[in-house]
Amino acid sequence: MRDAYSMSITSPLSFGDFSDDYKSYSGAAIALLPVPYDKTSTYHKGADRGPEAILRASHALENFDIETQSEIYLRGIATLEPVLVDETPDILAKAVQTRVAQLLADGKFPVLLGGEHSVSVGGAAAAKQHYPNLSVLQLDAHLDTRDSYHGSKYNHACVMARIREFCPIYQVGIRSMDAEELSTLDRSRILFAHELAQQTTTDWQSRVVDSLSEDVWVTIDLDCFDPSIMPSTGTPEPGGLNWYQVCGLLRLLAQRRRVVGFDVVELLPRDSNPAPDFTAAKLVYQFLSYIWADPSK
Ligand SMILES: [Mn+2]
Repeated sequence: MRDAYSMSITSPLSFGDFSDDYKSYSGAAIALLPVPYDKTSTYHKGADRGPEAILRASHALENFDIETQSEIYLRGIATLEPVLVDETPDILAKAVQTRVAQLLADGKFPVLLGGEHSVSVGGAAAAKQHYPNLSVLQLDAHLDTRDSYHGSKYNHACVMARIREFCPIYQVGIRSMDAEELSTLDRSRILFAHELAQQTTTDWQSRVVDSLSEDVWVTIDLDCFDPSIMPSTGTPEPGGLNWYQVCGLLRLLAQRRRVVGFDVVELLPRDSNPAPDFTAAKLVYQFLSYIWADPSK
């Protein structure tokens, strides 16, 4: 019986409870890059503690995935030194882009662990340079398409405005926006949460995936989930997605498109409730299982 909260963890800053043989960078297909950054969040702060909480919780994961009948850690999952930037988010974006570009050049599959949502710009930008036919799937409660916010174009509230300047985006789970975002809203590339809640089949998953190009970066703001299962975010919004809505979409995406990297952002860990930390860690491993269980990869 595993228990992340009582067991002694020998290397708390690496992902997963498996042999170090599968954690070295040189042999790993997958590279996790922690980005503990939280300079622009506005409601509750603490997303800079997200990566460590995910890594700690990951030690309680089972290594075998039931859905894909796989042990994806065998592909190698390296946890890298974090990106530590205590500057404005535009500087952070460049630092993340440089690191992710190097990972892609090395043939690694990049996964960013945030940190607030502004960390995603650099990842998607690096992926666009490497994969010109990129599109970005965003799971989020918030549109994040303000042109600027609190004096910065790289604020977390602007992340998708920046990303859509260089590639198409599709937004799922949205249930919070500002009126100023209406003028730039592309209704054909958004699935609002209230619309999703009315779906009686899973056909919506195909419609989303069919709207994406062959190469896809996925940015997962954990506040896409309903606060009942993911209360540990800076700006929780009621009416969010459940676990199987998110996983169903990610699985279909992995089957039909080439996922080239993803980020999981906005975990704001609270010591009083460790379950969301585990949910975030499980999401990372589950998505990796969907992507990497295919033996042709
Ligand atoms: Mn959000």
